[in-house]
Amino acid sequence: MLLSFERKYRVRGGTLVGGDLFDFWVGPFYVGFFGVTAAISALMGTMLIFAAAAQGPTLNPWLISIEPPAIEAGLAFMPLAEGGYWQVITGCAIVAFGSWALRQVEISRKLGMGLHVPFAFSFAVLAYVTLVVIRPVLMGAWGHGFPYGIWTHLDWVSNVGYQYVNFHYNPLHMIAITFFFTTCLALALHGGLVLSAVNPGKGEEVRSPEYEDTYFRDFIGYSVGTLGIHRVGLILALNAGFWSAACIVISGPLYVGSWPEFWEFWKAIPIWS
Ligand code: 07D
Ligand code: 07D
Ligand code: U10
Repeated sequence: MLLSFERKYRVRGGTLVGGDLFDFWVGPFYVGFFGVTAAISALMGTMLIFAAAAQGPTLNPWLISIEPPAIEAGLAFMPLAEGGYWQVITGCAIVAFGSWALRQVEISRKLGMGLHVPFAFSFAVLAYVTLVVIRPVLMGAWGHGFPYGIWTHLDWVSNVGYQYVNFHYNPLHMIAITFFFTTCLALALHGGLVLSAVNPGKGEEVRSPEYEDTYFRDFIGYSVGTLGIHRVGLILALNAGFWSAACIVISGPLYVGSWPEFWEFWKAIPIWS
């Protein structure tokens, strides 16, 4: 068991700003400057969601939806009730997610570990920022962002999908989906393999990593190795996030119209005739 009060792991330093200022723990949580900015911006964003919802028909968290400004408003700052809430909430969310990533960096530095976790989380933030800032700015209106509601954000995905006739024909959407599926396959294989080796039945012996390697050599002729599988997993998952951001940022800013029609070029290649 990792004891949360073990001195060795609760050392000063590694902070990016503020020196010793918020360099302490509250219960299990490291606080830090970015813990404070994360807590404040997350709390503010959440309160603003409820403030905005208070103007509308319901306060039920399952049903509320905070709409972005109308497309006609372009990139203007809007009054709170006309999309301004959405704009401020978006700002709070970006500060909160950014702080969360920087807090991961500080914790990595404290422990003398690599920055792989914050690097990975940054891809999720990139996908979000692509949806609510980069693509709307490229298309000239905040109204292209998605609304903050559990059901309405699904409507947005569906509507935007059909605007391009059949979003499945977006080649980068295909690549992103393939990475998501492959990530899932890899995690299932990895989780399965590790449990099969180190969590055997009663009275059975735990098997070493050599057994894990041998399993895959026997099975498919090659083992990527016990460290390698974690690299594979990270690369697969980062690609899933990256190609998602790419597939939506080309839809509108770069390519307008029907994704099925995009493939006409393929049928038109002279080699087929
Ligand atoms: C398991 C880690 C825990 C996180 C959870 C999410 C909130 C929102 C907000 C009351 C894997 C916590 C949720 C804080 C409460 C209010 C206003 C992560 C895990 C449990 N979506 N989406 C969901 C978000 C987008 C899509 C569920 C967020 C894009 C589809 C949850 C964002 C597109 C489906 C949710 C975001 C899109 C969902 C489960 C941000 C393309 C579903 C999420 C900030 C990416 C599924 C009813 C989950 C569902 C679902 C949250 C963005 C598509 C409510 C926070 C615009 C097609 N999304 N989503 O488990 O059941 O993630 O929806 O970008 O089918 Mg979504
Ligand atoms: C944006 C989430 C970021 C989250 C952050 C953290 C909190 C804190 C607190 C729990 C990116 C938030 C944290 C709030 C919570 C506590 C305590 C992740 C984000 C920063 N699609 N499609 C994708 C599939 C169709 C369409 C991506 C499949 C239809 C559009 C992925 C199918 C049409 C968009 C994907 C399918 C369509 C997408 C989503 C199948 C609709 C996007 C994953 C099998 C008719 C979106 C960047 C993602 C995208 C996207 C998969 C079908 C439209 C690859 C498997 C044909 C418009 N689709 N799709 O991006 O690329 O995660 O967004 O049919 O915009 Mg699609
Ligand atoms: C992995 C692994 C591995 C392990 C592992 C794991 C990956 C090698 C060794 C980890 C994996 C798991 C445990 C598996 C399950 C995980 C998932 C399925 C992923 C999804 C996770 C969740 C759904 C849980 C999400 C929960 C979260 C994010 C915690 C919520 C926490 C908070 C709200 C507090 C956050 C703390 C902050 C912001 C900083 C510190 C702040 C405080 C303590 C609060 C006090 C604040 C102040 C002093 C500042 C002022 C604050 C103000 C004004 C407002 C406060 C407001 C608030 C909202 C708190 O590979 O194998 O094993 O385990």
